[in-house]
Amino acid sequence: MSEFVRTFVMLKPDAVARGLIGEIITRIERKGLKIVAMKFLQVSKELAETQYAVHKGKSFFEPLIEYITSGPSLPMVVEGKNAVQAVRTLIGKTNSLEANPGTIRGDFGMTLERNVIHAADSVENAKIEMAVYFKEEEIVKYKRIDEQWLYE
Ligand code: FUP
Repeated sequence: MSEFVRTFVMLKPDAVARGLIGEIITRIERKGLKIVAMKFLQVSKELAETQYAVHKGKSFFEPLIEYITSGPSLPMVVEGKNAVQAVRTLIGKTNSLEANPGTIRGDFGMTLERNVIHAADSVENAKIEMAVYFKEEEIVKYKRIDEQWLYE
């Protein structure tokens, strides 16, 4: 049986400005995932550039940094068995236009450039990304009361 892993998730400025925080967090909780850290902040240029370092030099890098730093965001750490895969499935394809209905991007977004939410695509990247926003001691430990029913 797989072990609990952590993933990095961030509600982007469009999600916050459009009043979607509650809707999106509800979906994460309802799925059975456990939120173990959360912050509410306007991301600095420096942090955004670190978070998206792999895209530096690409044509969409500068507009992406401008978008991410344009208003408050909600970075969080989410835990569960196969949590990286679970959240990626929940958010849908990168381009909101192509994301399936029922996914967060599919239900709340219209474009690639304003796709509402970020989530790490591997356990390795999750570790790198969560370290940009959280110290290890800011990540809490607790059990959901339904864990015995969420997993075998
Ligand atoms: P994802 O892992 O789904 O967030 O997607 P990527 O890491 O490929 O892209 C990071 C962000 O860059 C996306 F959320 C949207 C943005 N992007 C563009 O604006 N244009 C592109 O052509 C590709 C990505």
